[in-house]
Amino acid sequence: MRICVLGADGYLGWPTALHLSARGHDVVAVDNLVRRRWDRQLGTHSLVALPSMEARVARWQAESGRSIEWARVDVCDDRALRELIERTQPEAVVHFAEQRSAPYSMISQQHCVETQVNNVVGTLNLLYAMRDIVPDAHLVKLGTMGEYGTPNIDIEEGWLELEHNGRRDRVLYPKRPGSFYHLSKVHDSHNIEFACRIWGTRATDLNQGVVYGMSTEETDLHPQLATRFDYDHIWGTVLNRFCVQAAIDHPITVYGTGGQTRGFLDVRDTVRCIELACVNPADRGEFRVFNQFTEQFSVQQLGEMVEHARNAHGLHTRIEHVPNPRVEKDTHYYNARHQHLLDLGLQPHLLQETLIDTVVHRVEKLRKRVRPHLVGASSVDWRGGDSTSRIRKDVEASSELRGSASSQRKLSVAGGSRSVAAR
Ligand code: NAD
Ligand code: USQ
Repeated sequence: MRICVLGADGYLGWPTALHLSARGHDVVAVDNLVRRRWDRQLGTHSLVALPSMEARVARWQAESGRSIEWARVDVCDDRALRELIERTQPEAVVHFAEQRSAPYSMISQQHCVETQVNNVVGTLNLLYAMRDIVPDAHLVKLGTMGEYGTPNIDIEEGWLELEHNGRRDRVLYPKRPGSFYHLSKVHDSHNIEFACRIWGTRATDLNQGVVYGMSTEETDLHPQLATRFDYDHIWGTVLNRFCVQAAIDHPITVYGTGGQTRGFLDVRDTVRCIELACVNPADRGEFRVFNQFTEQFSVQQLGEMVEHARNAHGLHTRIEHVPNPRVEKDTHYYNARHQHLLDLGLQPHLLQETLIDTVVHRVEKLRKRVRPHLVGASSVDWRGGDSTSRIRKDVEASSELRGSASSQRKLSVAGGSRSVAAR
């Protein structure tokens, strides 16, 4: 298939582009590199050094003999996006290209607006471009399990059959997300479902859980094919963070009691799920939702698993319960279905069996690159934003932003703010 991967410079987009290419698909890797800029602005970085996209695709060609086309395009730039879709005529578009950090979206009003404008406008642009140029193509959109929140009933895959006052209907599953980022995904889901209904768009919304891991079969072929790995308090996801904290003898920061339960999956399963969705497209007009995770754990359980995995190798680890900067339940019911991808043939890599090989060992080897001030608990408080002004200070200290101080002063809550805030 001819597949555009939007967000291909990211943690998940890059290994997905490689995996699809290795499977014989014709891949166009698309990104506007805004994530590298956000790193420079916040003083964050990938634990694994990142080559340029040009170097990455050249290395892939050298290692595999297969070519990936690289295109620098902002999904929010409607004209550039349309030119891309017109030129490449994809049969499927995999859409990863969003601001994906919950803490980032909660730093300030500006970061919230920037997140929602980037994510919602980008997805709307894509829906319109696909309708006008490739109406039969399949949209594979990355949503998130966090769209559902933590309801006191079982979580279904996107839809809920319900009976009310003696009548039955099938409705979109009610959403109660936990950050302005997660809300942007809910807005996307509603916009996509509407496009399916009115235009006959084919779409699969992959409500993905929290991803962990560092490598896939393809990224392991050469150091220059590695994907990014975030461990800081803004971008690092919980298990990846815990492994890095343990590696540098920092206590594992369990927020609150650690009873928060989420769905998780190995990055090797992410790339497989995307391919399964692409080669088994939704029907015309179908809004299909798959819950994309393989196991569910509480945050406390994850901390203990890292502790035990390291203990087994004679390495000491300490768990510390810190006040939760987020507003979220830490004692709750959680039972989410995740059957559709298994039915399509997914064979999960389970955490207990792979934790040491996939994460702990590799992180140990990179411990010298860890910046200790980034590993602690987040300073972004859901009630008050960047409460300690730690991020504000980092931003002010950044020479790049000093250069654009006049643009910063112009920041507003209007839609145009994303172009100054992000770029
Ligand atoms: P990432 O930040 O590493 O990658 C996202 C990429 O998208 C970046 O390279 C960024 O430059 C690019 N991008 C952002 N806005 C863009 C725009 N307007 N135009 C073009 N490119 C743009 O994030 P990730 O961890 O790879 O996540 C990818 C997707 O998967 C996101 O949509 C995220 O919400 C979703 N997701 C991630 C996880 C996870 O645990 N990492 C879990 C569930 C869902
Ligand atoms: N947590 C800790 N300690 C930490 C960091 C996090 O206890 O040091 C807790 C959080 O409070 C939360 C849980 O771990 O309860 C998960 O946090 P996270 O940062 O790993 O995940 P989240 O903010 O939900 O976001 C990540 C990705 C996002 C994706 C989402 C999937 O950044 O792009 O959408 O996971 S899901 O959670 O299923 O919605």
